[in-house]
Amino acid sequence: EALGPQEYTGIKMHVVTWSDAAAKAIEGKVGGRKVFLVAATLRPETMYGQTNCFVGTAIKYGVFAINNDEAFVCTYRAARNMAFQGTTDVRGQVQQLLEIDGSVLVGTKISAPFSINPEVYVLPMDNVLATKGTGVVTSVPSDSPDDYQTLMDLRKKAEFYKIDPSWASFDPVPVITSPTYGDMIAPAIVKKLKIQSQKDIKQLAEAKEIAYKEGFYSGTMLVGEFAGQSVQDAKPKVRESLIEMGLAFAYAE
Ligand code: A2H
Repeated sequence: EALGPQEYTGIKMHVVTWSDAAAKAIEGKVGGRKVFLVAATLRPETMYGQTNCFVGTAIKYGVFAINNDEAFVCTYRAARNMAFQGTTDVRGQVQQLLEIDGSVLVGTKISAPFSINPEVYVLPMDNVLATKGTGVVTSVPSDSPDDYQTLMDLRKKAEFYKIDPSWASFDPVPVITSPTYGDMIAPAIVKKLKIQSQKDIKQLAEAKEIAYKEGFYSGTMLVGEFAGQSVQDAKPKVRESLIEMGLAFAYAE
């Protein structure tokens, strides 16, 4: 764990179509606000490769009014942090419109800013922590071993995870290339470490470390506005671009 505060990017994933259960839960409660699932990421430069988003099925989320026009889906903890970071209209004010279970959000269709797949689905992940970020994780299987392995688990056992297979049908997209692992850093490392499932926590932690260093120090962007540039150079530029377009905001904890 880092000693100083983590500087995340909050990615605003606009709800396109609620799952049936979520539609029932939110009906009449958001006052005409646009609703976004908000994912906290440390890798804004990978957003071109989003294929889905993850929530924890046992986690309690809230829908929080940010101002008169927008509401965010995230944990209460994250909404409270945002209220003290200039995200909300009124400093320090947390206005929860409703509580909603993670399991209810699964199957909701959302927009994925900058992604080659502009609209993706909310899927379940075992290892989402309620105590980190927003509790919502955007999924980039090309560059995150956790995201890749979870997507593979869901495809193998769609019925067990209670998902429609079509929700997990978006393939990993090449976003970053590295001399050692090629255009799909995370799948290559998952294979090398012989990881079999999202339950292989120890190996996944090692894979995450390797993938992060490889991408940051040796990666080159393959797509987007900064294609051809090093990840180190592109990372702050993609972040700035997302924020300028109103698709993301700074979030720290
Ligand atoms: B990262 P750190 Cl491509 N529970 O974003 C579990 N994981 C969470 C989370 C939570 N509540 N909130 C955020 N995360 C994930 C992209 C990415 C990420 C890539 C590669 C590596 C990577 C796409 N998923 O993270 O413990 C989010 O996934 C590995 C560093 O604060 C977030 O960035 O270091 C990262 O973990 C934050 O983890």
